[in-house]
Amino acid sequence: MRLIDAARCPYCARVRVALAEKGLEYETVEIDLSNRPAWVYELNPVGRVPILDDSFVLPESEVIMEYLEERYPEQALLPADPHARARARLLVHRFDDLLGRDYYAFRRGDENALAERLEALEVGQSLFADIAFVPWVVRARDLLKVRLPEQLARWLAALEQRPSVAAEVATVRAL
Ligand SMILES: N[C@@H](CCC(=O)N[C@@H](CS)C(=O)NCC(=O)O)C(=O)O
Repeated sequence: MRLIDAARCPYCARVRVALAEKGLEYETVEIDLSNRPAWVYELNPVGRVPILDDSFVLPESEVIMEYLEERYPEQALLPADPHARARARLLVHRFDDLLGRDYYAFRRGDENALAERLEALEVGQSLFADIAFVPWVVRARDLLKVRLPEQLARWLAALEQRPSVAAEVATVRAL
């Protein structure tokens, strides 16, 4: 398995953490996001990473997470209960509304509601959704120097005990 990756990309981080949780071995092909090689467009016409190559080529972090969960069900990231599974998928599907849009607005210095979004974030219900959101929460804390709400800080501190997330925190600190 190969992951076309960029250390600073939080969408790639979703996949790195999911792969680590599942204990899957893979080769990393690190690309320079500010000077993307032409072959990236051959694999993904929109030129974005992550791209997973597991005998077939798959872009889009949310879809890659779903694929990994189905293809490698050991160390499940989704809960067993169908309602809880649907809820986890819904949260990830609504990532832009729940966090992404305001995170990037904050980063650009535009008007934003990042503080309110972080306060309202539904976390701790499934590893699947937690993995999909944690890359931005880590970057908000460690790169954007945002003070996290108490309950989110507690959630992150617990999640950081997992080697998969600790590795991502180390990656962010090295950026
Ligand atoms: N919806 C995509 C978004 C991926 C994405 O935006 N990746 C960024 C790096 S963090 C990228 O490749 N940006 C290049 C571009 O937008 O042209 C996913 O979930 O994988």
